[in-house]
Amino acid sequence: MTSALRQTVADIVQKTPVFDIHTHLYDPAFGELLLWGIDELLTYHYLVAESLRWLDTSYDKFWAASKTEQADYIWDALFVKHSPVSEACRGVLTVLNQLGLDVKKRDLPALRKWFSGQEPGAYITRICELANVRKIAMTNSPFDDAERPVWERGLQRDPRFVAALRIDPLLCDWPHAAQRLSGWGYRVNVDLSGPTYAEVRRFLADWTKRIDAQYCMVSLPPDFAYPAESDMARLIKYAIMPHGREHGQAFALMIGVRRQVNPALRLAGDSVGAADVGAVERLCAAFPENKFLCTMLARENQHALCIAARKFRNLHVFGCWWFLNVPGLIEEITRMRLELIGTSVTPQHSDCRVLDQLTYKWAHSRPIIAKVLAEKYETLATAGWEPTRAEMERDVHDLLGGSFEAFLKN
Ligand code: FIX
Ligand code: ZN
Repeated sequence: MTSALRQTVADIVQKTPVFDIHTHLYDPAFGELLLWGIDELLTYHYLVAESLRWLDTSYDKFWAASKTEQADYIWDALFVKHSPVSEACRGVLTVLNQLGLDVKKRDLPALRKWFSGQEPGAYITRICELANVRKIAMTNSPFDDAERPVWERGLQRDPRFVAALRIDPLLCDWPHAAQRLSGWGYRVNVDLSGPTYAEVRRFLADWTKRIDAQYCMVSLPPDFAYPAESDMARLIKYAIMPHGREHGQAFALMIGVRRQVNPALRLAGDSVGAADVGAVERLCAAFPENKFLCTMLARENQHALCIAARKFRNLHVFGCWWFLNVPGLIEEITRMRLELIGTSVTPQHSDCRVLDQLTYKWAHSRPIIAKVLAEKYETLATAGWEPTRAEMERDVHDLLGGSFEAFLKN
């Protein structure tokens, strides 16, 4: 019975299409911004950080190298000279294996040759099918000079990719954001006076409409405080919150990143710090009509964040973000979440930066979610409660994006 139940749950989790609620992937209409292929997989910033621990090449020499050369360095350091046991290394092998490529040969040129023969359109579909992903949320920043012109020109949207409005500069570096908004015709003042809040709201509304943003999001440092005497807190209170209420749009907080602790590592140079969950609780309490999504980067914050979700139904917890996206921690965090808030949570998002990673991120997370859920059903069975298959399918749908969609809709 026990193993049959585990098998059933694993099967349902495998077969249920997922809504991946936070990635850095782009609609194919963005062309080269949608990264894919073996060299992109190997130069993922998670692997850059790991490989530079072994390499004696200077950071400058590494960055001056072409992408192919960087991939060569990383392959040699992490796959040839040492065994690829880290989660990010294992991920590359899972991708290749799922694509039916032979990883045993350790033949990087042959892998490159295979990828160069792929036609992007068909390849995207193949990856989405392999990963069983039904919808992918992008990260869309009007402050990104590569991305903004594509939106401004207009594009034919791919329905598999939905938008999320990312506003880090607005909240984390208001003086520069103010200059940019002024340049785009919004009448804002750096001291937040006059029509500034109304104009920031106009900016948010314009972009929400332009990209059809499903939610608005920001990543924040561990010292994020609310309430506070800061530009950030004022902008949240007087611009983001009214905007959220007017548009029925949730505000996603990703808290706990310490940016650029080692700038020489560039994108790989960010770290983690424990934050104050009280700030999230105070936001939820101060703005009961607003909806909040939250993920936190520090393991130490996970328990308190779950408790915050028990106290505030306008808070939806999601994902095992970045350094938490390793099997041991996913299992621990997912178990704790199910035990504290049941299935009203989104245990995982992929944070993919390279399309192909969808296959590994979900292939690695799904069995863990299935294992924890099956374990919970088993404990119910000892009390005489046996979930039907339909109930299990409902629960898994909720965990893989359904509960998130319901939260956004309600
Ligand atoms: O801020 C974010 O959305 C982070 O996920 C990224 O900045 C980070 O670089 C990343 O890729 C983590 O997985
Ligand atoms: Zn991200």
